Amino acid sequence: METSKYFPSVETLDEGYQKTFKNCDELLPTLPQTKGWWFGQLFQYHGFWIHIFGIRGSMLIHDHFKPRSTDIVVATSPKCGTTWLRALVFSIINRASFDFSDHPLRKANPQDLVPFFEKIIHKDGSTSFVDGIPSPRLLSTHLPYSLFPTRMTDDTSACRFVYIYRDPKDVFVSKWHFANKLRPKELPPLSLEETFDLFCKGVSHYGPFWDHVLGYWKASVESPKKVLFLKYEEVKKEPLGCVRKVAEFLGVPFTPEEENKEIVEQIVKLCSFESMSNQDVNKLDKRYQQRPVSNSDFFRKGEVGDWVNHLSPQMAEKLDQITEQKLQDTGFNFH
Ligand code: PAP
Repeated sequence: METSKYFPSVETLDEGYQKTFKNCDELLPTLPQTKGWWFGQLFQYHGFWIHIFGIRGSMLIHDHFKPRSTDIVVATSPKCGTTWLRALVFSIINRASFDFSDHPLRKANPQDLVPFFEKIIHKDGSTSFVDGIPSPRLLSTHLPYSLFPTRMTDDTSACRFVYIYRDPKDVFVSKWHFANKLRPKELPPLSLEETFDLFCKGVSHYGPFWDHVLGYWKASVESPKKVLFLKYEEVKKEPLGCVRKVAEFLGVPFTPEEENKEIVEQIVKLCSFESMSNQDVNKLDKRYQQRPVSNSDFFRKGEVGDWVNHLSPQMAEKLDQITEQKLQDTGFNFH
């Protein structure tokens, strides 16, 4: 059974968790495998390339998680705006509890306020940690929609998902930069061309990217009360409208009084790239945090269209063509 310094040791697992860990250990060697972009292997699990802790997290959620109607899951394919959406959802839900000048987002990275579902489901070797989080629980995930149990996806009253996607050209560039930051120093850097080919083939963390987006898009069309589907570029362009839309979807629309107090504007300002990337806590290095990733790694440029500075016109065209092919006959259009 694989555990690590970030996950529970075998002795601490309750009986149910031991069973799931064992099932996962037996399953992994039977799955297609490839090298991850930074460390560890990726396994092809139900059509998606995921590392061990994502697969095991998904299995633990499947076997043990007890959803509540108030649960809110922030879902993304990596590098689509997870950090930003975590911050927005946290500040929308908790807007009455905190002063904007002394807000938790000024002292903690959004990943500490909206924890990673696949990670915390491991915590304490049982569901006691997730069961102990007061409602409404805010969780974040990279898991594809199809990997959640039907008791979370079928039942319209059991939890809601807020999803954000982004132009795949910007996603790829962001992911490539991130991977090179995280890659162990003893390994050579990942070349842009080599990584681009992998991304195009769907071989990236939680990839294929397009299948991930389509899964949530379909769910948002079939169950608009359960899944809200947002676009990074649109949130950039119309942040106020998007924040109002999220609040309405989550059942907490802004009151006229809140509008008069410009609460929406304050949320947008607090969660903006400029504000977030300048908080001291988000400049912290992993060595001080005992983590594999630094808070600062989640803030690079935060712009739309940075791909022009990295991709050749041919690469951009190739990615656009793949996107077009993947979306053909689906009814969904990235634009
Ligand atoms: P994750 O999926 O690994 O958690 P995620 O937060 O989605 O990461 O990705 C980071 C990207 O979001 C970075 O994009 P870039 O590489 O193109 O710059 C990061 O800069 C951007 N980002 C982080 N915070 C914000 C924000 N408040 N507003 C807009 N973009 C942001």
